[in-house]
Amino acid sequence: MSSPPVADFISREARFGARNYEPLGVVLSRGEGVFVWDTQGNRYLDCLSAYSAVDQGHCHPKILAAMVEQAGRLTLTSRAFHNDQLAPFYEEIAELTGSHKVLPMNSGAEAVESAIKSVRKWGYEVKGVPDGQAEIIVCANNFHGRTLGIVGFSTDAATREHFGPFAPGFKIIPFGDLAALEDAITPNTVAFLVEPIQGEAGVIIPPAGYFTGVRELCTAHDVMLILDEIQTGLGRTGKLLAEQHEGIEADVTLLGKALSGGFYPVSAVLSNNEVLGTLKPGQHGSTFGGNPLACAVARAALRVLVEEGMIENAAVQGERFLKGLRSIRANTVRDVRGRGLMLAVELNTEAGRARRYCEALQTEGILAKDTHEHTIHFAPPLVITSDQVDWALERIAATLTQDFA
Ligand code: IF1
Repeated sequence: MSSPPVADFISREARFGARNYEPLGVVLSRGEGVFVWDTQGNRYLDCLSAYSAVDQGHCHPKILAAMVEQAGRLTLTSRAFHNDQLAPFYEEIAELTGSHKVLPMNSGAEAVESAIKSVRKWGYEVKGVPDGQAEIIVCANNFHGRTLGIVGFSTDAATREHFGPFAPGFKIIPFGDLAALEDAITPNTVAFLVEPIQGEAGVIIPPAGYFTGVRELCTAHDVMLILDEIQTGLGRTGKLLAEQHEGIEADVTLLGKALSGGFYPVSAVLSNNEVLGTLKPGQHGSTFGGNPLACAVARAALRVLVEEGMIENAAVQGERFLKGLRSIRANTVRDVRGRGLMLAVELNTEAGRARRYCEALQTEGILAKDTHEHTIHFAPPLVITSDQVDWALERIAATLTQDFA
């Protein structure tokens, strides 16, 4: 039985759906490991991994088994009652990340919002900031999600424009600039919220030593360092957490995306006792946060990440991928960046839009995503093999040496 044409799915989506995305013209219907298949049976190497949510590979059999087993037993109780998956989830994620307290939420943006609420409360109740005066420092070109609180401190016009009025209390400084951080801190500063590597901005890696300096400044001024590891965390950069590249520890760490291996929205705020310790019954919550299905899925997602050596593989294959991208001699390429399997190729502005190159890669059997007009983001699942990296590199090289201007 043949599937309806791709255009049929796309036009039906367009008829009823809000038009807040502009996807590539491919309709996917199946995934396994690093591969996805479209409705016509064409196979693609997934170099986006649902924005780093399917790091464990599509439909990982052990996460699937945990999900199916739990779904047949108990899915949701609300937090009005205890469930038998929450305690082991807390223990396992705290042990793995060296955290003291865990707040389970669902989407990444919810984890960010929850962290903002928690550090403000900490600021008033522990640091002694006058009520209503708390300041949080963030970086230009940040991406932390789509909720109102978060888009209010975005510097990207499309993300922010005509969604106001916005909440006050945020100061924006350049990313990677320690002096700017020092200047921005006041007695009312409660936190610095930052991505270890800026994702949406185009995989921007800060200068070496930046986070060591950030850690020192935050400690010296009693400012909570919140690292948004929703994209960089859980092995994506070749370490469990990106903070480990500089041997520092955040006060608050945000995880999401790969925390469920892409099966289900699961996010978490991890902290030392002080910050999450200020939340008392009735002050924060979520119907679905910490539900038994989410916990069972997250436990399996964390287990396979460690047991199957995915973090180490991300380091090894990331280096191979980066070296391969750097060796491509094409005058379309302006810069190549990456750490672990979080990679980007920035094109020369004369090369034409990155979108056009992503469309060409699609015809070669690779799905990748453009960001900011001229950058292509590559983030394959962490289970990718050397042969698959080499296969991808050959096709990427062939595509980048074409001229779509
Ligand atoms: C979309 C980018 C990736 C994130 C960080 C929080 C969130 C995200 C560091 C929010 C989400 C996404 C969402 C996706 C595009 C995307 C993205 F291109 F914008 F930068 F991954 F590369 N913190 N990132 O990266 O998590 O609430 O979505 O679960 O379509 O908006 P969420």
